[in-house]
Amino acid sequence: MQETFSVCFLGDTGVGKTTLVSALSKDSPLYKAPINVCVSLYKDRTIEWWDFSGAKKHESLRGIFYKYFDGYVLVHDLSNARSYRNLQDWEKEIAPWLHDSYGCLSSVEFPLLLFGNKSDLVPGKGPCGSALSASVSDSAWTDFLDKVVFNPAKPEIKAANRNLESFSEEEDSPTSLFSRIKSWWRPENLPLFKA
Ligand SMILES: Nc1nc2c(ncn2[C@@H]2O[C@H](COP(=O)(O)OP(=O)(O)OP(=O)(O)O)[C@@H](O)[C@H]2O)c(=O)[nH]1
Ligand SMILES: [Mg+2]
Repeated sequence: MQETFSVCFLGDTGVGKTTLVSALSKDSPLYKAPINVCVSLYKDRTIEWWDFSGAKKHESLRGIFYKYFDGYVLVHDLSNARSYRNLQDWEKEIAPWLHDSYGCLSSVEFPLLLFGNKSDLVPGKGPCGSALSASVSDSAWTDFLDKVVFNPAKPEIKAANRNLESFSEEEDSPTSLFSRIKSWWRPENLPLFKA
């Protein structure tokens, strides 16, 4: 089976995460669910795009998953300055996972992409794009995905995750929940689209 990498999308509600993920996976259906997972192929690897609702009420749900990602995309809406300022709060939300509480990953760099969305509404802004025309072949995405799939720190991250898993053995631990959800979301059961 192909190697699979998981990328997580975060940002305020309405910035366009679901639209973006749908475009990157070449028009997978758009769901209004708190968690939405789409897939696409990149350099013969499977990329899972994990799109979370940005609503405050789903914070604890999101927190269950943060330590499992190979890369993070922080999305803001270029026509909404507040969504940019709020990225500080999003960074705070994932920080405990990026700088792992067990200290194993303190020196590891996680692939992180800052994406200013809705450039069609505010032409002429810096590094940005529009979910309406996003593609995994755009240079911002290829640069980011190269960091995700060729991350030299991957073995360290895996080792640290195994370490964390040995701490959570109860039936309803985040780990076992994630394993169950992963088995529901088998990439081979989902439609795959070539980048
Ligand atoms: N003009 C324009 N509209 C966009 C773009 N991306 C998304 N939208 C619109 O913005 C609205 C919100 O998009 P969503 O993708 O649902 O936003 P979200 O970030 O997933 O929101 P939550 O799931 O609530 O966190 C929708 O009406 C989209 O059609 C874009 O690049 N340009
Ligand atoms: Mg959404």
